[in-house]
Amino acid sequence: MEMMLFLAVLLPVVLGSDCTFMPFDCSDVYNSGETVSGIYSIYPAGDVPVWVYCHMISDGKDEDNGGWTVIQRRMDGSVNFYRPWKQYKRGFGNVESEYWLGLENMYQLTRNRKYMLRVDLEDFEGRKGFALYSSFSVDCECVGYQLHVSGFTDGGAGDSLSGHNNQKFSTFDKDQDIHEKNCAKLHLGAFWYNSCYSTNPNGVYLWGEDDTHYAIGNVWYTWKNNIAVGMKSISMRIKRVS
Ligand SMILES: [Ca+2]
Repeated sequence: MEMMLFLAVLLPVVLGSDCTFMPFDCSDVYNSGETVSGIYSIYPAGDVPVWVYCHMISDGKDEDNGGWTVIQRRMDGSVNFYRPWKQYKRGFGNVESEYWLGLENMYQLTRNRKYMLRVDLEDFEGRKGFALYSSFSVDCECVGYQLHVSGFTDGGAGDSLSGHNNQKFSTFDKDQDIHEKNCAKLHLGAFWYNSCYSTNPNGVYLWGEDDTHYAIGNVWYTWKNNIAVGMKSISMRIKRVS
């Protein structure tokens, strides 16, 4: 009895020395007391750290409290998003500016936990809009990283994503869309294309309106009702729903 008590007291001390905080996502980071937006490491799949931008700003509304994990972001055209399957699977870019978190990370984050999604848009005139979805998840690679998104609330941008619900992800070297041709090649992006899109957030970074080439831009169609208008910034961020 005395020995067991001794171990019970000692064990936490021994284990504590190499026991580090491994947040699963930005909600864990936020709940640990980090309330400043910025770059943090998270551990969505065990002990491998993933660098990510955590959106911690609270504007007082419940759905926008901190703890958002940014999964996609465009803001200045600094990163090429026309990339092959392997890179969309693993993730790429610069977490300080433009990046894609990676389909495998999105799957690991959402496979056992419920998330909502917020898409924020800004145009070159400084106008802003967003779209909120109460449910977001990505299935495993074994089913093509199929998208599940629902529960739209309009923040002025309209709903350009619900039409992509249940689609598999496609890149120029992996056509899983339902169009007879290759949507990623037609529209110079990579996405959960259907035949082909109402939003193309990973398309070419257009500096505003440019119709030189048809429908290749980083477009959110329902906001501008114009397939030639690229956004100044687009970001997709997810937050765990308790
Ligand atoms: Ca196709």
